[in-house]
Amino acid sequence: MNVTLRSEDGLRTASTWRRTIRLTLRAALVAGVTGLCLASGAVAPASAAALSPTPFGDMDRDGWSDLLVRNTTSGDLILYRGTRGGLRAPLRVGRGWNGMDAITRHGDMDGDGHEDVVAREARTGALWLYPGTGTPGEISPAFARRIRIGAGGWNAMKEITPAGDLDGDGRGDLLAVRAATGELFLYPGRGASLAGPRLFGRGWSAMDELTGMGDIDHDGHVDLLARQMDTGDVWAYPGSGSGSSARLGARTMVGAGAAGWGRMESFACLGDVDRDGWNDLVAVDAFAAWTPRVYGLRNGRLHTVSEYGPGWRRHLRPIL
Ligand SMILES: [Ca+2]
Ligand SMILES: [Ca+2]
Ligand SMILES: [Ca+2]
Ligand SMILES: [Ca+2]
Repeated sequence: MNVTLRSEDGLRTASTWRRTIRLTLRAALVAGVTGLCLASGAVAPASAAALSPTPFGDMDRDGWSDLLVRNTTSGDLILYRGTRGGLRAPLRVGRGWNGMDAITRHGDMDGDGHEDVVAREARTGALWLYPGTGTPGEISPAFARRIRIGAGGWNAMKEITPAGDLDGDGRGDLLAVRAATGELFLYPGRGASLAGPRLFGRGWSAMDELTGMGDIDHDGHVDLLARQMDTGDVWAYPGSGSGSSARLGARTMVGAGAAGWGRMESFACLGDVDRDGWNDLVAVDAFAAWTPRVYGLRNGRLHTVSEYGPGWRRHLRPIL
């Protein structure tokens, strides 16, 4: 089934956004899969208990995963709210985000029930928490006043990754790789701050596109995806333990480099787009006009759920 949405740009002032944005959703992005929900009469996820305890992907708390993108030309942060029939018209929820060079959705870091954003300021290397308000709009701001959660020095880190609650204390945690050494560090979340880093692994300079995916094997612990740079293979790392014994277990391959994963970029967990009880991944295809694609992860393999494009614009980059 092909679904085509033509959404007028709902933004009022940004000149670069005064044009029609055409989104073609192929296959079953939301409408098709939602159709399954409608057909079965079930809107609730297949297994509510299976969803990540840290919410991912739903900025406005309406139960549908939303897509957050940055316009790399204007610096605007744009929210496409998911809905039963697809995506709503774009909504600008921030300006000046080109000064930030690492932006991630973090689930609900500060524990107020609203999804938050973490971003690194390129000029200073400081890390900021943007607490979500749950009511993003032109009048109602999407974010409360930002909070600095890391002083300068985060420029030495790469793959700054919201990991969900890895140590099991109920608060979302952060992972990051020290670029010079390849050491992986866990920064336990403390609400609106981060605890000091704990060494969580070595040899991570060989990996990129680290992505917190929630609990992908449904064992009660949040898990991590990462790509091996030389082969393009995508691996799942199961989280286990809690507190100071929290760790990542033996990895399993969920996507082969030979299948094209080496050319995908900007991996991000999109929450449970199709409401099958399993979180989904969005990634951008560098060889296909930067087309974002949504993948489900079930039975240990990534499989295509849907695709945005070809009307997707190159300067739009999905953010978690
Ligand atoms: Ca939503
Ligand atoms: Ca929050
Ligand atoms: Ca935690
Ligand atoms: Ca798990």
